[in-house]
Amino acid sequence: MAIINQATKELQVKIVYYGAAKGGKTVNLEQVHANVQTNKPEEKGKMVSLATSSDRTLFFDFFPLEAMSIKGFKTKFQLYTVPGQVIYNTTRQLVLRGVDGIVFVADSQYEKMAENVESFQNMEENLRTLKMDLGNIPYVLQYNKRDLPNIAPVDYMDYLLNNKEVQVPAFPATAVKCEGVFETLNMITRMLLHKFINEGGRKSS
Ligand SMILES: Nc1nc2c(ncn2[C@@H]2O[C@H](COP(=O)(O)OP(=O)(O)OP(=O)(O)O)[C@@H](O)[C@H]2O)c(=O)[nH]1
Ligand SMILES: [Mg+2]
Repeated sequence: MAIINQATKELQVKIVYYGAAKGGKTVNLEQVHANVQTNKPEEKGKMVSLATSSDRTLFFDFFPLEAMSIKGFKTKFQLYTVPGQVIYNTTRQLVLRGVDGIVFVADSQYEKMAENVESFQNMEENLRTLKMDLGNIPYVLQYNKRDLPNIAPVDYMDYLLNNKEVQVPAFPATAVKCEGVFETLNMITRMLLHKFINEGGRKSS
């Protein structure tokens, strides 16, 4: 799990936003970057995006965020997105490496359900390739684009994407209006810090 630096008393946590192309992952990070409240300006790092000319993520988007101290440790969250387009799978594997927590961003439009499910399966497969198991990684779901007319009911999306033995938190969102963005991020960070505290801050990576 997270990188723990005992010398500098820092806890570094990697969160990856995963999901099919055009689902709204980059917009989530942009909204966090634009709206997050920090005590000092330096706690909010620069957002770095590597996009194609049509604004689709080519490699990743990245944004470091320093948060509160827990048990004397300064926590640093690193938020990443993957490129959703099917062809960039090698890149998705690279970005997933060392992940601590995942936000799966699903597009709520009916016609995107097959792509959402395919992307979720692709995520599980890539984790397996990296010798990780979704069962051991904290993750949450976000049902984005709730502002559009042709959306599937939340129950149906749960049925498709949140059908494991233990259901995970799922948040309806309209990322372009920053609705549901911080609810989603707050939950995954809370789950990760909880895991860290329960594991007693043991060193692992
Ligand atoms: N109507 C609506 N559009 C949204 C919402 N969130 C994102 N979009 C739009 O959907 C498009 C894709 O958003 P991105 O954030 O670039 O999607 P992405 O998941 O990063 O896509 P890739 O980088 O290709 O994987 C953009 O035109 C956004 O403005 C939303 O909540 N509602
Ligand atoms: Mg993107």
